[in-house]
Amino acid sequence: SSDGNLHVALLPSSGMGHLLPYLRLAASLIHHQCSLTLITTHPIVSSAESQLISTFLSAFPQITQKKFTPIPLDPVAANITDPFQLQWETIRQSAHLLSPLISSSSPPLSFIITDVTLMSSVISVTAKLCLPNYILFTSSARMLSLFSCFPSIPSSIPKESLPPILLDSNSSFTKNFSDNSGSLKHFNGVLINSFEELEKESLEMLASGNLTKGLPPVFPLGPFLPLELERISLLAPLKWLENQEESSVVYVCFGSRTAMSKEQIRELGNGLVLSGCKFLWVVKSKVVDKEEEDGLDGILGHQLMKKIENNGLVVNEWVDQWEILSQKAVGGFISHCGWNSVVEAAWHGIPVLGWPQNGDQMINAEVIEAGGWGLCMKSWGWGSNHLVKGMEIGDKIKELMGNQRMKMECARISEVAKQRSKAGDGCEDVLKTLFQSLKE
Ligand code: BUP
Repeated sequence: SSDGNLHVALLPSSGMGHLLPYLRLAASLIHHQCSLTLITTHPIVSSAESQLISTFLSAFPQITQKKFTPIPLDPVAANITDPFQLQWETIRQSAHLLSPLISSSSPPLSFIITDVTLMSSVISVTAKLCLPNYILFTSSARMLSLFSCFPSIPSSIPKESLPPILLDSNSSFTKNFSDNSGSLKHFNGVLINSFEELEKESLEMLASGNLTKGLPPVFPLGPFLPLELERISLLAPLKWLENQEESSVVYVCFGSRTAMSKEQIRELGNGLVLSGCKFLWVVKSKVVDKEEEDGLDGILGHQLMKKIENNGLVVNEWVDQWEILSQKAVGGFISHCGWNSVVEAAWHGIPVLGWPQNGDQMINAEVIEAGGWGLCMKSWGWGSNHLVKGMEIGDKIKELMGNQRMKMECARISEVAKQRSKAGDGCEDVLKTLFQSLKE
C-alpha cells in the first residue's frame, strides 16, 4: 500500500472506555500497513486494562510498546478521588517526559494520536518536535460539538445535559476541559467512532465551520468493531441466554468505571424483578476492579438474591458485551450510555434505556433519544443523590421492552451500521482521506 511509510504513535488515556477504541483503531491502522508504537502508562490503573494491553501486544508483535512512567501524584494534594481521572492528571503533569520517548522513535514518527484528556499538555511537546497531532475522541460527535466551543455551549445542547462538574468554573476538571478545548485548533484532525446516520446533525455542524473558528477536520471512522482478542470466555451468561425466548431479556450494564450506591443497586434489582422481564445484569459496586468486592450476596442482600433467582442472571465479572448484544434473546439494554456502549447497541439494533450517571453520558443518551431508538432518563439521579425507586424503574423497563416504534428505528440504524462495517473495516474511505491529508 502507498501508506506503508507511515509510523503512528498512539497515546491512550486510562479507563477501558478510552483504551478499547484506541486498540480497535490500532488494528485498523495495521491493516492499512502503518507501523505503530503504543505508548502505555505505568502503573496501569485496572487489571482489565493491563490484561487487555498484554493480550493485544502479543497478538500484534509488530507493534512497538513504549512504556511511560510519569511522576506519581498525591491524590489528596491533587484533590482527585477517581483513580482514572488521577491518572489523566498524572500524565498531564509529566507530559514533558514524553519528549525523549517520542523523539527516539525509529523510524521517525509521522504523527501521534492522543486522547482528549491529554491534549493541552501533549501539544506543548509535539509542537517543539514539529510532530503532527491527531485526537481520537472517545465520545460522541455531539459531545465533541460541546467540547469544541467550551466554555460556550452550543444552542443544540441544554445546559442541564452538561455534567454538573462542568458548570463549576473553578473546578480543576473544568479548567482542564477548557484548556484542552482551547488547544483543539492546534491539532491536525479529530478521529471519532461515529458515522453519519448516527449523528448526522452534529457531524454536519462540526464540518460546517459555523460552530467554532479554526476547528480541524473531523474524521468519522465508526462504527468501531471489537477485536477477536477482546472476546473473553465467560460462558455462563451466553449459556443462560441461549435458553431464553427471543427479545425477552433486558441486559443491564453501566460500563467499566461507574459504581452505583448499594442502595440504588438494590432498587434497580427490585425494578428488574417488578418489570416481569428476564434480565442479565452486570453488577459493579467498585470503581476499579482491583478493589475488593463484597460478593453478590453482600451487595444485593439475601432477600433480593432469592427474588432474582427465577427471573435473571446476575454477574460481577467482565462479560463479552458484544457477544451478549448479538444474542437473539436480548431485547433491551439499560445502559449508562458510555459512548462505546451506545455505538455497540446501535450496531446490534438494541433499544436502550439510557440512565446517564456522569461525564458525557447525558449528551450521548440524547443522541439515542433523538434517533428514536431509545429513552433518556433525564430525571434519574443525574449528578444528585436522588434515589430512583424500583417501581418507577420497573415501569420504564416494560415501556422499553414493549415499544414497537423504537424496535423499528433500531432495526434501521443497525442495518446502516452493519452496511458501514461490511467490508470488515467501516472506515476505509475516511482513512484514505486522512492519509491523503497527511501527504498534502
Ligand atoms: Br463493564 C463491561 N464487558 O463487562 P463505555 C464493558 N465492556 O465488554 P465506560 C465489556 O467495555 P467511559 C463488560 O462493550 C464497551 O466496549 C463494552 O465502554 C465493554 O463505558 C466498553 O460504554 C465500555 O464507553 O467508559 O467503560 O464507562 O466512561 O470512559 O466512556
